[in-house]
Amino acid sequence: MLASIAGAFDTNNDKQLQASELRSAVQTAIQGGFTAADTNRDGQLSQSEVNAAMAGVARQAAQASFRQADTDGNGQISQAEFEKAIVEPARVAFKVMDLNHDGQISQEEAQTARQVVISKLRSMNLPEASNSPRRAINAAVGSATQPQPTGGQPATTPAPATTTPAPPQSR
Ligand SMILES: [Ca+2]
Ligand SMILES: [Ca+2]
Ligand SMILES: [Ca+2]
Repeated sequence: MLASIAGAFDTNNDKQLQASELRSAVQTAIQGGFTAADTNRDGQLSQSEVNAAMAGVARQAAQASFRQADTDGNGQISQAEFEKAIVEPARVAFKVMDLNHDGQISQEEAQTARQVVISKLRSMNLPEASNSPRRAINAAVGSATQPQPTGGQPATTPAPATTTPAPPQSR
């Protein structure tokens, strides 16, 4: 699979993917995406054209994750397949959050994970919408340790900690 993708990009057929070939492949993909999104072909992407393109990407992502979840490939997601698709990422997230690998997520570990996610999202410089991923994750991660009213406080204010959060170094 990967080899065939590399083969498609390998324009001079030397069986090696060069940086210039990868660059031109990316360039082509971007141009193709732009052309596809510019539905009225005026050479500009309007807000609604961008929205439509994003919806298309989201739909494709949804279809891809459906195919991934449908492990027996019968075109339907059984309850077992659904549970597996939900549980697997959660298990990975748990492993990532459990910094000292004791099988428990402490308040400090949850706090750290939350801080990491927030700073990541902040560095991506996303526009803040009322249902932004940052707020959603904030609410989801925050509710794991301390229940807070949804949308009660601004996302930038750190949740009040009952004790001073210790640095997550137990060793
Ligand atoms: Ca246009
Ligand atoms: Ca299935
Ligand atoms: Ca732990």
